[in-house]
Amino acid sequence: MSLDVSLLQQADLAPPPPLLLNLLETSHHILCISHVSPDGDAVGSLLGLAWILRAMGKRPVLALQDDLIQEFQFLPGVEEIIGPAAVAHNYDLIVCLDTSSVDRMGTVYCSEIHSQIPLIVIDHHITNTFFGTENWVDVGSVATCQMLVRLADALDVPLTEQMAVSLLTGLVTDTLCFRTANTDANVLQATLRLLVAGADLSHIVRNTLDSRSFSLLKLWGAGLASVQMEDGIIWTTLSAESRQQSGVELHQSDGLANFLVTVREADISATFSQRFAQSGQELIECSFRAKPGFNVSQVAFTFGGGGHPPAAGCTVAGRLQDVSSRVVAALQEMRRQSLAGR
Ligand SMILES: [Mn+2]
Repeated sequence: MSLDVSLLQQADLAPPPPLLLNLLETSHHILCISHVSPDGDAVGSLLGLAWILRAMGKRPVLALQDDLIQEFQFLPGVEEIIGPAAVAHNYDLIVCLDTSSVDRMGTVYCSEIHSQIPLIVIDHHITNTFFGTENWVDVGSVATCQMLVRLADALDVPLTEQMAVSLLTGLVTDTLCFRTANTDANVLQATLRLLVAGADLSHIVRNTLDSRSFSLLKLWGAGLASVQMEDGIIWTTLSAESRQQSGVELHQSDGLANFLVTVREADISATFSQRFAQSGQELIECSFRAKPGFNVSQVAFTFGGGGHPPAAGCTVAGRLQDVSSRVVAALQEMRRQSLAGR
């Protein structure tokens, strides 16, 4: 029995603007960028767009500030991604994916050099600041990768296995394997099309969500040993020292906040990871998760970060204990207001 996927429509989602399609079609030397500490949707959308552009006969350049963690090394085309030092000046278009503000591109985007070049922003974060010359921001999509399925359709590019593996990775990781509250029929329709195009769902899940190192587990152990809970907020702090002892790199700590929010008595989880900038300045990487009905993106935005209502983060300068108590107080206030508004 065969399945006619052409019958599947993706309703009620913002289509790509015509000007954006035109820019993609008429540009030749395209730089594609995603955010610092790249997650599955960042890498998946970067590679997915690259495969779409290659199908259109273009040879895009892909750049990320930070190295990919082990979990994403299985993706097709990762070896093509360059770091900041290899980024040139002379592109005729820059496309920025899954990134809510200009600083989140990190050092691969240099305003002084690149601000003369048209910048397309394709993103689904509610905190997006519309920093591009052409912005396609759809907060109704669970992942930037979901938007790229529609982009491929709009560009008349048939989905290939390489596109499908890349794009399904973003859908799987941003929805925690279809478990988040925003997982709807549109998401599953897009997923079905990616499966039909050749993506292997269990292989993607095993390589991403169901894969962690022993050292990460040891770091979780240190975090769990000092976990605290008060008024529906569960949180823990991770010192630079415990991270160093575990051997886990900073942008690999994600997952602990996801785990903490599964605690029945908690509505909101937070992790606070201490690191030191090269200048010696103490910086705290904050990661938040919330159950449906609570919005952590606004708190993250207040502290200079961003994200989605159920998952957000920010980086705050200051001492670990000071920052964590200030931010936990803000989360408690947000929770009180949400409960009062019901
Ligand atoms: Mn995303």
